Amino acid sequence: MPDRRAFEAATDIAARSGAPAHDIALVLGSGWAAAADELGSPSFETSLDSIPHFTAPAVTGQVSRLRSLEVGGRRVLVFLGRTHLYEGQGIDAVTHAVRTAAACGVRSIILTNAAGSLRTDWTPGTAVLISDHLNLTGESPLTGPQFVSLTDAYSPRLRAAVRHHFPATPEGVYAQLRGPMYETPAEIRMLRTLGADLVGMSTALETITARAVGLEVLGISLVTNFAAGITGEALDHAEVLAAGQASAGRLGRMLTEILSTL
Ligand code: 8IG
Repeated sequence: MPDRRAFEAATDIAARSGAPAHDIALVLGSGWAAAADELGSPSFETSLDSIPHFTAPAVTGQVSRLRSLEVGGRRVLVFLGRTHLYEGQGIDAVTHAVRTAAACGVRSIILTNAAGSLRTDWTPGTAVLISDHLNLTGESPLTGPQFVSLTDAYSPRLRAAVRHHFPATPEGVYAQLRGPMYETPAEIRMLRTLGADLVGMSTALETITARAVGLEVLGISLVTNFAAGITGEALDHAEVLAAGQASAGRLGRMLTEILSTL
């Protein structure tokens, strides 16, 4: 019963934050935590696992905080950290933040992540707008006859608004795999054939959920590494966090601008 759980979480957030409703939600994945501080001081902050039905994260370097703050006149609900499918807590745990955001009244959600790049021209530190996804997890967050359209799942309106302010921002197709292992070079060649530009372990399932509950979605990937076999170097979780640190100021200013103009 995800909807009851989301309602309980939203009721708790409204009571403790003093904000009866929020306008926009922002999910900050690994690599994006440092950018959060650029948004300003929150009027309310707590540990995510103090909110009903949230659980602590499994990944080192992944923080787990909830913030409420005002950016450019918009009341923003910020999730620092997310639950991944590979943690094994089930798909409802993965999508609880999105359902909670919807229950808090938001109409739009910005989903960010760190990703591997399949394109040699997108080097670590590049921010890429997600134009579409490949859900290769073998899972769906939906059950029953919910025939949700995923045409334009990543809002053309929001993407155009971002590209109006940041014209150089590239767009690409994000493939979500379950993980937690990175891909083999053969799998990356397969993904390239399938049309992927970026690869990661989040976001697509959250986008499906967001569309099912009627939210507009903006997806942004921070490239933190080349996917396996693209450059021949081995992948390392530390480089993900380092790329995030290095880009924090720029990403924070980008998010502030986006939140103020959406
Ligand atoms: I950051 O190269 C990050 N997350 N599956 N592959 C997958 N997930 C990732 C990668 C990557 N880089």
